[in-house]
Amino acid sequence: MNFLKKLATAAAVSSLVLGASIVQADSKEPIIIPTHNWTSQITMAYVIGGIFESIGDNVSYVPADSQAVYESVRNGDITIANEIWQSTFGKSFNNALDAGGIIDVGNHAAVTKEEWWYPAYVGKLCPGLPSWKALNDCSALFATAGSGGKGRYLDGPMDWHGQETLDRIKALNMNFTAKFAGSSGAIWAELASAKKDNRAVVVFNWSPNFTDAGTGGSFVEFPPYTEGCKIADGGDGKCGSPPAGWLKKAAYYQMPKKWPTAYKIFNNISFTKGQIGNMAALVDVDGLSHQEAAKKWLADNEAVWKRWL
Ligand code: TMO
Repeated sequence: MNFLKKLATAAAVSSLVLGASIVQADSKEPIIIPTHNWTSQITMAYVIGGIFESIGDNVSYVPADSQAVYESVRNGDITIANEIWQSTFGKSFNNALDAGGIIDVGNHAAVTKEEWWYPAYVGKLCPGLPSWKALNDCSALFATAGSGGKGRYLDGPMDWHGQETLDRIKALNMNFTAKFAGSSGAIWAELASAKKDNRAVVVFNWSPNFTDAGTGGSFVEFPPYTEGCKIADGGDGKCGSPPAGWLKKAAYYQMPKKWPTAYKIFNNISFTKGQIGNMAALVDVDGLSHQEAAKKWLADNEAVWKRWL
């Protein structure tokens, strides 16, 4: 090898070494992503996992309780949280932030609402809606077998917000009982069954969701939310949920060191209301599996996610 070639080789090697010391490669250990019990979160988990895989990282998915997950991220058993809804999970998330080990990775563009909801035709059965007082005056319309003559509200699974609904019914002295659905699917099934019979129904629902499109519906309007108004936060419980809640992302504090490129991408990721509603609709309206929906979303939206790389 002549001198010039040697020099060129040495320069190439040292610039490689130098490059490597500037940008540490991501670990090949899997980034652990949780899956919960509502559609957009699960589909988005696979979308984000697909984005990490596109840069050569490894990912694995674990089913996780939607309140306990922040403790798991804090101690590194799970690497990220991709949909932290203010009304249902704000308290558990803030507790984990206070304890340390979890990073607030910022908000999605979408703002959120999680509240009692009724399909559009129910507005005709109970004029005066969306006021909660009007709903209460119509409570008999919402009675079911087993609700003892009171209106029946179908709440989400208990891990979403625990006693909050029962607290609110009591605080506002409403003539309603609550039933906890076993899954989000049970809520959609009840909506379909009620619609067939033109029967009054009120359920927990949220936005962004697939119900933002289609025949529509409305959230019940409760007394306005103020910080600390919930019983669990020390308030009197006579309030609805935040009208424009945040939707956050979070990560294990070691993620920036261990997977610096994926962490940078995760910082950039921000989904809109339309995108999240679409992730839900691909499954709950179009019938795809969560993985198929994520694949389709990634294929249809390369222009969106490639600019986050
Ligand atoms: C957490 N959720 C979106 C079901 O309200």
